[in-house]
Amino acid sequence: MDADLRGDMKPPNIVILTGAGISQESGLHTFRDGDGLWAKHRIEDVATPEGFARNPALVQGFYNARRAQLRDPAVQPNAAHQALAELEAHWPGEFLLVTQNIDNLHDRAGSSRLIHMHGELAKARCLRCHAVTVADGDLTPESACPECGAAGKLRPHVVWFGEMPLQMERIGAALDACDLFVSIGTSGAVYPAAGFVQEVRHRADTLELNLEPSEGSHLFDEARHGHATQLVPGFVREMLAKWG
Ligand code: BJW
Repeated sequence: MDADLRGDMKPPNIVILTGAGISQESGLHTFRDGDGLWAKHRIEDVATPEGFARNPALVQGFYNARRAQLRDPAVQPNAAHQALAELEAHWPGEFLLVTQNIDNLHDRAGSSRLIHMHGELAKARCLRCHAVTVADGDLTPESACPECGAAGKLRPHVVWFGEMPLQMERIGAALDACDLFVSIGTSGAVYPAAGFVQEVRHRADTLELNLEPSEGSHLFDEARHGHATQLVPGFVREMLAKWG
């Protein structure tokens, strides 16, 4: 990676996008791999507002099971999450980590310039008062909102198909100002995240780190294929050796 970017000696402004592949080695399933979540659950049933309206108990159960997995002491941030937190801590330029993941492994690794664009598993949102509250245990279709007390109005604070991802303005501004865009552990199948590389590639360097070529792999200047716990610490070492 030509990290001194078109001859400029200023550290590049970085935007990093992560997906389920970065958490795979922490023991969490991806979506579209052979053993992924979409092999066992129908997207229409568990990841759309219409599915939730049809069968809230099924959808709450799907997210309760994933919340329980996140509470498993064996599920911990891995070397890739930790390396990104270290990069953020030492980076002399602008830095933003945008994750599609609803798990909290980046947060637990220490990342703070972080946007969860598809929401957070450990939070709930009230359909009546719109408050977003901590929900690290099970939710049922009868659960009451801790803010307004309404029963039966809480939904997982996640972004389903057909819904607008979160903080898109802040993400757009960071993409506009970025010199280096890195995509890690995502299949590039879901928009708008899958379109970020196209938004920036005319003026920023672009790098993919993924187990296998993603759908948009050909759009990146460089692609490295392998496990995130190997590739990401190596990338971070390179960047900090040059600019840290
Ligand atoms: C490893 C690894 C290891 C494994 N190391 N790598 C037609 C065309 C274009 C768009 C659309 C269209 N029809 C509809 C749309 C829009 C739709 C969409 O994109 N649909 C596509 C299916 C085509 N998108 C939306 O509806 C979004 N909203 C929207 O567009 O609003 C309008 C808008 C307009 C303008 C601007 C902005 C917005 C909302 C999308 C919501 C996605 N929600 C989910 C569920 C969230 C809650 C939950 O977790 O349950 O988000 S779906 C699911 O997919 C989840 C993920 O965040 C997302 C992406 O998946 P990800 O992370 O890429 O995982 P995988 O499994 O796909 O890939 C893992 C990768 O890792 C693989 O490549 C592996 O090889 C790799 N890997 N192990 C490194 N150890």
